[in-house]
Amino acid sequence: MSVRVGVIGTGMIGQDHIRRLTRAVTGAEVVAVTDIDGDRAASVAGGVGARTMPSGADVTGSADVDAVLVTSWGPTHAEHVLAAIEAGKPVFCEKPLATEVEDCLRIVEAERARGERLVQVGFMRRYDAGYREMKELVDAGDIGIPLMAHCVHRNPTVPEAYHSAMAAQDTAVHEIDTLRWLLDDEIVSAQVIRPRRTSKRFEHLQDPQIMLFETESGARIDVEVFVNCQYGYDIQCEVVGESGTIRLPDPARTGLRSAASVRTAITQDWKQRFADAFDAEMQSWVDSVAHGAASGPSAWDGYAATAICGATVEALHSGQVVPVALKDRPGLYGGTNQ
Ligand code: NAD
Ligand code: ISE
Repeated sequence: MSVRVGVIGTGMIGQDHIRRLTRAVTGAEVVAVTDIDGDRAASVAGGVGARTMPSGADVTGSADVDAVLVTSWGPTHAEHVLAAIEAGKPVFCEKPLATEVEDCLRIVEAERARGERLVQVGFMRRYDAGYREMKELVDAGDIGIPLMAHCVHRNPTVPEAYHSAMAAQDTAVHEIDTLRWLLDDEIVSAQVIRPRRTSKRFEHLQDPQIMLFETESGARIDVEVFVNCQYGYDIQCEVVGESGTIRLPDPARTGLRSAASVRTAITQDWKQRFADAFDAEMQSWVDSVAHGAASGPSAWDGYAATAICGATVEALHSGQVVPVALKDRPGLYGGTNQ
């Protein structure tokens, strides 16, 4: 039987996930959608034979919705995720789990009180074939103990509404989650260096930024975030270990050899760059709902990412190294604290 999904938020990524659930993923159907922009919701619903509902609460409470997909604006995520947990329904929440640490903790506590995981957070890089291969090699000990990671996160441009704190909260949050997972190591402090600013940015924005993280084991991670690089969407990652290094492969692209040079196209946005990862992520979520066992990035991972982003923004403003103080990890998420 198909998993009947209700979607809250039919903007850019909501529409992309709805298309994915309808055309790329097996075992799911979208039965209900809502958006505070009712016309948008109606037009999206019409395209997939779903019905529109007045609010997120209606979607979550609907008897024929088995699982909920939250793709609304970040500050609204907590309300919808908490309602889904209250209703005992699995919920996929796009990043961030919540914009406030306190809300993330309320979600963690709600799951802990129920004694089961219901939340998967949309950190799709964990489903990217290149990152997965890197993780297998790190876990197998092929580069020895990881010592450093060098990461690059470049977007061609960003809209005027994008502000300096979003470099961590919206952009580097992906590296923060991916590196915690890849190294199986917790981030304990953050620092931000402000290089010379590109002239090709809106005046209010510090771009680029270099973020430096330290992990519990003493490994160092540097992340260059440059969201007005002009030329493309470029994601790089290299992990350096005691006896070798691993580098994230660029997406396969045909090389054009002509006029005494080789030219290879670069992806232009995250949708294109991580298309396969998004498909795999959504398939994994649907399968986990069908089997009744949540998997993937957890509410705890969502909490940790938001807390680390908070420290990074503080570091951007203060120029200092800012410690990250996480709560004890409950047993539900593999910790010792019940
Ligand atoms: P968007 O503005 O295009 O769409 C958000 C939609 O949510 C809008 O249509 C808005 O009207 C609607 N909305 C807002 N509050 C609502 C509410 N309470 N109930 C119902 N609808 C509501 O934004 P987007 O780019 O689609 O981003 C949505 C989320 O997805 C954000 O949290 C963003 O960070 C995340 N995102 C993740 C990735 C990724 O790489 N994983 C990429 C882009 C966006
Ligand atoms: C966007 O919200 C994303 O999540 C993309 O993956 C990221 O590359 C971009 O910088 C963000 O704005």
